[in-house]
Amino acid sequence: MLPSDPALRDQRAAVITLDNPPVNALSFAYCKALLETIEVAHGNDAVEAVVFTGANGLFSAGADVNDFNAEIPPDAVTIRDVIAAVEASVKVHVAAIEGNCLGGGLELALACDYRVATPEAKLGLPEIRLGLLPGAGGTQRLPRLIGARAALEFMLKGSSISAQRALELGLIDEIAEASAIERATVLAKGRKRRVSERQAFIAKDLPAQAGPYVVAQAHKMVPSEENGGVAAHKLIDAVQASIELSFPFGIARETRFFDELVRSKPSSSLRHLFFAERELAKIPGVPEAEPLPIEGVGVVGAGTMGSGIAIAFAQAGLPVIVVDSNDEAVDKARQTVMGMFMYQVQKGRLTQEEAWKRGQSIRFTDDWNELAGADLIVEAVFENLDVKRDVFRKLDAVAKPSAILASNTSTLDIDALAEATKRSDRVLGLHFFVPANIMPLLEIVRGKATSAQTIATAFKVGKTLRKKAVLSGNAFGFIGNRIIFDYLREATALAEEGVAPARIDAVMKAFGFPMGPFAMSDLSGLDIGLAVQKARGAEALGRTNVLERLVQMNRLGQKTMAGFFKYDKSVGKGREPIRDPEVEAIFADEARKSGIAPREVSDEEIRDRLLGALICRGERLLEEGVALRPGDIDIVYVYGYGFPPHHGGPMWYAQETKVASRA
Ligand code: 3H9
Repeated sequence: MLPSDPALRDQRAAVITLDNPPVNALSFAYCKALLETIEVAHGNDAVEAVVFTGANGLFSAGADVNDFNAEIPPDAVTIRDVIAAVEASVKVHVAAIEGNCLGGGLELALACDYRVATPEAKLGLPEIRLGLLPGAGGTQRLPRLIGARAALEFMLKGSSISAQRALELGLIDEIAEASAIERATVLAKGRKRRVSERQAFIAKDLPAQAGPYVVAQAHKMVPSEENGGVAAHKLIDAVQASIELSFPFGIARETRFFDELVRSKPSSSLRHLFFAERELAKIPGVPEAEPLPIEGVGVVGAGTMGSGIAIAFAQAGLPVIVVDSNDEAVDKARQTVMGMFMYQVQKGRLTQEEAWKRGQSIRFTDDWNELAGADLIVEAVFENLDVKRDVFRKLDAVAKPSAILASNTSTLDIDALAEATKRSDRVLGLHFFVPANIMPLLEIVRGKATSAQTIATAFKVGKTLRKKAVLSGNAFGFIGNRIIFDYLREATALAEEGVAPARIDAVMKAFGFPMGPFAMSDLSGLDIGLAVQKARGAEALGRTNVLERLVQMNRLGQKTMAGFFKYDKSVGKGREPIRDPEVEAIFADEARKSGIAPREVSDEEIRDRLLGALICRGERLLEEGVALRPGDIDIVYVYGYGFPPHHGGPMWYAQETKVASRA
């Protein structure tokens, strides 16, 4: 790791390359070796400065998250020891940053005297996403470097920023247009100036007295501790310590908070999701296949779903052709598309020019032949098997032989659609969630003939769209909607036993869902629920006729301002569910007719029965092979159905709390 390049040796700078593939994670084992190398450099009188850089296309992804899953051995060498050695040395240290520089990796860079990054570098402290806070000095050094207000925003978001933004914030000293190491060796000739020796400040435009206000505001903006906000509140407390305490005391506080958080349930749940997400594309039994290139996409249907899907692809930089012969639908879709991109301009996420370009990359037509050049065509027409089979027949005739045909169906049999074509190996389901351009989940549904290459391509498409793509077997409702059916049925059963829908929803919201089961039904539409129930035949959503009665009364949900709840335009823009005694009376009446006696039900029973329904169906889907792993189900529920991430998803929750499955 010491200089091999004579030019660098001349400048007496030792270059230490972080090299621990794939992401240069700073595991305990790696930190031990790194510390030894640093000590050699520090002990060499000829070396005046140390430059840190990274191999494998990045600086470092930070601490090795696997190390946190077991008790930390007392003799473990951690990133903190590495940083302590840097801090104690008399030599100058410089970080030469290329690619990702995250978590403990950035904390090492913050301990250096200078930081230089290439224009493509990405810098972040994403610990909050793992239910942690930066625990190797980040919460103490960052407020000293960029101010507490900016540091809070940066660490509470947890997302990465560009080198340009980092320069504007004062997080790095320079952007190196050519080689970061070359510039770093020049900076290494500068004087020693540790960040720890500076005074923390609030913001350049704010006096020190603003500290308590900034801290109080930050506490107000994050979720409550019960609702997954423990790490965020501790992070704010740590930043407060950076303002109020000396550096060593602040570090001690940060260390204590980190060590508490790493053992907390929310953090272990979020770490589980981190690894579950990285398992998704690993499909046992499917040979590795080279994904097909996808350079142009077709979408059939310009409705809500079709236009959302088109926007999602255009956002990922792919040209899209949308086929629909209904002029009214096309006009509406055009407005939706432009409205969406203009909104992004307003939010400062796109320039006018980029928005215009993206809008132009979606072309509407009624001519199916224009789909001939597409590599992937997604069908998003009315949910009816005959209609969709007809679309697939037509697509098979116009699409080039290599094109993949996908259906956005949420309930229909993919094999029945594949049979309508002569390319069943290139047919699959791509189940987007509404709104398709925003919801992060994508179910990839494999039919019995779907090839390994088609699946590999679908996963690549998922990555291009920056979605969490989960493979599902071809079974009714796939993973997500199949499980939600049981959840809604259990909620209905509770209401039939006399529990008010508003109370059931409140219990699930208290657990951390953004909305309860009845508000969710109102959002998707009671008529849709009834249609699904009819499609299931014997398997009904409830033991009574409540659903039919509400639909007959035109209580279809939010869209008719009445469903299980009522809605009022003046309350929450007509989206806020309002308790409706009339519905409770209908439940009581129907329950009496069906011989269901009302009973006392505790909040715990409500929560456990509803979660039990999710878990039980999840277990069955695993047995049937519809879902591959418990973690896949957890990802579906967290990213598609609002399951609180700090509980890790239903299957993780079941394992952690041993909530009895109701199987
Ligand atoms: C921390 O630093 C705490 C400190 O403040 C204090 C300490 C005292 N650890 O995502 P990919 C693996 S907390 C272990 O598919 P990409 C990943 O599992 C850490 N493993 O690639 C996968 O393994 P496999 C804060 C890690 O190119 C492989 O690397 N840092 C870690 O799409 C490739 O990953 C973070 O939270 C890790 N830290 O994205 C950063 N990171 O091949 C988390 C990755 O066996 N990491 N792996 O499935 C990321 O955000 C992305 O992985 C990254 C690359 C952007 C780096």
